[in-house]
Amino acid sequence: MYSYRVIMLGPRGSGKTVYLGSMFQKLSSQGEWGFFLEIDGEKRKKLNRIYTEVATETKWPPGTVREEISDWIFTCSINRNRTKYSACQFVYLDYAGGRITEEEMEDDSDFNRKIESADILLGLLDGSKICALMRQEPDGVVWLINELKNMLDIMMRGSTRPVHFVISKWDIVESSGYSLKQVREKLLESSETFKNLVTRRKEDRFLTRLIPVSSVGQGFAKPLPGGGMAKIPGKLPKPFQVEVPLACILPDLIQNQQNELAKRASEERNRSTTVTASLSNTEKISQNLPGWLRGFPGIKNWAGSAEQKKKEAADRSEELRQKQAETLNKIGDERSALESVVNSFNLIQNKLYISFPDSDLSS
Ligand SMILES: Nc1nc2c(ncn2[C@@H]2O[C@H](COP(=O)(O)OP(=O)(O)OP(=O)(O)O)[C@@H](O)[C@H]2O)c(=O)[nH]1
Ligand SMILES: [Mg+2]
Repeated sequence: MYSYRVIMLGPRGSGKTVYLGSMFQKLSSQGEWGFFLEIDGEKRKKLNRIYTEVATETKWPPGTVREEISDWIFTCSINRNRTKYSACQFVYLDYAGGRITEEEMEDDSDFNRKIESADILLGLLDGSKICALMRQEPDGVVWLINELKNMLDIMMRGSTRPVHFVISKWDIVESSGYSLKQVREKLLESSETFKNLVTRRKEDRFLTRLIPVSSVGQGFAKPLPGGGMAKIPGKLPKPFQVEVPLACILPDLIQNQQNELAKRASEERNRSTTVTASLSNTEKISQNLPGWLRGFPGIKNWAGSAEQKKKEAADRSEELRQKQAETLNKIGDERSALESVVNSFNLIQNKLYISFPDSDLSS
């Protein structure tokens, strides 16, 4: 089974652990998207505990301790005709956020190796800090020049891989009245490093996304004046878009690779080198995708205004839904299960384009 490694970068308190708990809660049973996630017994209990604590207790789960670097191995499966088919795995690495901001951790070679071997980099941008930045408060500026900068320096290293910036605590950003477009513009205008990363990746045609999520949804919590977050009594969490970052992994890896192949082909045509050379290069970047998926039609990465993107995505919805239903009906082995899962992912990604056309930083 193919396995994809996702490293979650995010400073202390940015919401990584609560996010994993909510994502698992939302995807642990086969619902509207036609697939579900499984994880081994101990970890399942732990994630369930985290979510239960978030949903039912006054306090929030404690911060992750530094020694606790853990791999969370999620198997993405589909139940069809009383048989379970496993399609692929996603390995999430969650760690104590202090690791990327505290200097003594700089030469932690094991941690660095894990970053190097990731298939995709996921950077969590703390929604509360973003609100502070929008208001030009000191907290926001400190976050920008310290925590965000450190995280971006790490992300620069993984330049050829898809990058997802996930804005956590979107409930707070939204209730403060900020749109994704405003946040995107603010980040580009206030952080030279962010702007450079986005521009460079755009030129190289590597995918970069900005995805808003909320692990608890609107109206569940409110920020306290001195920092921290208070739960509003009597409210239940309604996780928002927590499935989207996971769903973007495979479509982005496929599209990234298609872009890279197209780029290499044109470079090689210009240099008039042999086809054999191009094939061996191809193998090098394709090792983690099954051959038949390399040409899999994804969602086109269009340019154009946000309105155009939104309209194109809405027009495409029905076709994608039909395709997903067709592949779901044909499942009989691991390959067809993976095909069906990728179609579900495309559908989720398309929904993101409809709700947040500004989420694609590469167009
Ligand atoms: N409003 C709101 N608050 C959230 C959300 N997710 C997390 N929080 C708040 O952010 C705090 C930190 O979340 P964690 O998931 O523990 O953060 P972390 O990134 O794992 O932090 P470390 O383990 O210390 O690195 C929580 O205790 C909540 O107060 C969210 O979706 N909405
Ligand atoms: Mg944590």
